[in-house]
Parts: sequence; C-alpha cells; structure tokens
Amino acid sequence: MCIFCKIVQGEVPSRKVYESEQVVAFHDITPQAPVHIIIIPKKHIVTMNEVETGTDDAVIAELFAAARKIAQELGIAESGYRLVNNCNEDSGMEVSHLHFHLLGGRKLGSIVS
Ligand code: DGP
Repeated sequence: MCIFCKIVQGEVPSRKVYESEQVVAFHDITPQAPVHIIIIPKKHIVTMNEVETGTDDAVIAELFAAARKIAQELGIAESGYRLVNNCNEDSGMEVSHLHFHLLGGRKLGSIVS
C-alpha cells in the first residue's frame, strides 16, 4: 500500500485540514511554503495519466473544490496560491498516488526550475 493510501487508512498519521467521502487533504511533511497542503483522492489513482474521464469526473472536481475551500480557510485565497500536480519522472514526482500541492503564504518563485 502506498504512503498516501496509508494516510487515508489512518495507518500513518497526518495533520488533516479536509476530509470527505472521496477526498482528503493534509499538511505536507516537508513544507516548501508557509502553507503547503497535499490534496488527494482516497481512491488510489497513480497519476494524472490514469484519471478516467467519466468515472473520475466527480472526484477530480472535488479536488479543485477542496483546494478553493482550504485556500479560503487558511487565508491565502486573496493573497494568492499555486496548485501543482507532478506526473512521473521528469516532474520529480515522488509519491505515485495522484495529488495536488496547494502552496501559498509567501511570494512564490519561478514555476519551473
Ligand atoms: P511529489 O514530489 O509531487 O510526489 O510530492 C510528494 C509530497 O508528499 C512531498 O512534498 C512530501 C509529501 N509526503 C511524502 N510522504 C509524506 C508523509 O508521509 N506525510 C505527509 N504529510 N507528506 C508526505
């Protein structure tokens, strides 16, 4: 089972900021910004490439809805934030379970490096 599935199951502790039937969000263990939240589907979708149009539409929509809600609640909606998805090797993806990084709370640098 992957590390994010273990977080979903409660086998690995995390600081959750959002949870619903299909989605969970928690503080990143190695934050790159004052706000750094990981937002995931509970379903083990490996990467963006494995998202199934139709079947996964609702959960994908909820990932974005969760990001909007969390940004509001953590006070970065107006100052600004970045929502990042890494997919496969060239992106630097480390955890093979679909996730978005919600980053904010400071002026963010270049989008690529
Ligand atoms: P990525 O490179 O896009 O696969 O980013 C994976 C992120 O997941 C990385 O920023 C660190 C975070 N992460 C990895 N393991 C854990 C964990 O056990 N707990 C938490 N909270 N975050 C984790």
